[in-house]
Amino acid sequence: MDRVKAVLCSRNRNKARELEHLLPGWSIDPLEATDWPEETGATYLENAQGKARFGRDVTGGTVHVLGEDSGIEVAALGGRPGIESARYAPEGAPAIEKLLGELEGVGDRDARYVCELVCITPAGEEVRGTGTLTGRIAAESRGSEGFGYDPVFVPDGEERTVAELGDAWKAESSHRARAARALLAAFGALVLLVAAGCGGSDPTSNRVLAAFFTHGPTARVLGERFPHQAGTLKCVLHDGDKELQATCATDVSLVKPTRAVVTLTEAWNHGASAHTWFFFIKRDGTVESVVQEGAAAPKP
Ligand code: ITT
Repeated sequence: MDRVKAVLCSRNRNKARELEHLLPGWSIDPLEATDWPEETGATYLENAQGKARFGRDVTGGTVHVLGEDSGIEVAALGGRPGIESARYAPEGAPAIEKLLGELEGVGDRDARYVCELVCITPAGEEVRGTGTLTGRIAAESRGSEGFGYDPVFVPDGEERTVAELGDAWKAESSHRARAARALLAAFGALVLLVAAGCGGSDPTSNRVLAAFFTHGPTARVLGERFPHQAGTLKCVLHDGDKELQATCATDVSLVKPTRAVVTLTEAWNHGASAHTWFFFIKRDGTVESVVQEGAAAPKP
């Protein structure tokens, strides 16, 4: 199969290096540009879209363009630095020193990495994938792989920092790896939709969701635990007698005048396990087909 030719709209060479491994079959070149736009979005998604749309303007739709925005959110700092992570302090030792300084004497070390990936195809369709990695901030810097805050980030279930766990671990389990897998799953849906004559986006997606949740028995049952507009809710799932803390996320994409895809994702085990339903539906909420992916879904 031909490789997907893509351009990554980022000045951060570490992201291109990681994404080359995360998107097998893709050849990813960094965007060559001088006048980069400011990051002005209120969310990771808006910033990732901004980068991808800038890349689209520069390349003129000749290749796939990728925009990525990521950051680290520290609970005791009210979610800071968050989308400001790159501007918090120069990347590497200065940013780590500042973060450890702010957390001196603080008991709550909970934190998470977030990554939002947006890809615009040569045909102009926008596809996205989100990934998070939860963990805590270590007392001191350890390890030499990865980049940014990796020497002080210890993922849940691990004792070592991401910089000690290394690039091979990141390729499987990082927030970027999870976002890349979600992007590829969304691409799978896109291929099916394009084959069915769909594509594009529609601001009336909430009406589509409302119709989806009131039609069809499966959608009604699932609707009891998923958010009724695009977004994520905390929920509890059951594996036998065991309670699993989980998230339930709803998304709608590629809405054309007549068809849309509604994506419902349950994630548990700190996001390491997930089950996704892709519903291909008509705008009146009637389900045409369903594709399921991922780990077996536990009971709600
Ligand atoms: P572009 O905007 O040009 O893509 P950037 O480095 O400024 O490059 P962001 O605005 O997305 O990227 O900032 C992300 C920051 O979050 C990054 O500079 C790191 O400090 C941190 N970060 C993101 N992913 C990380 C990872 O996998 N490991 C460590 N730190 C990470």
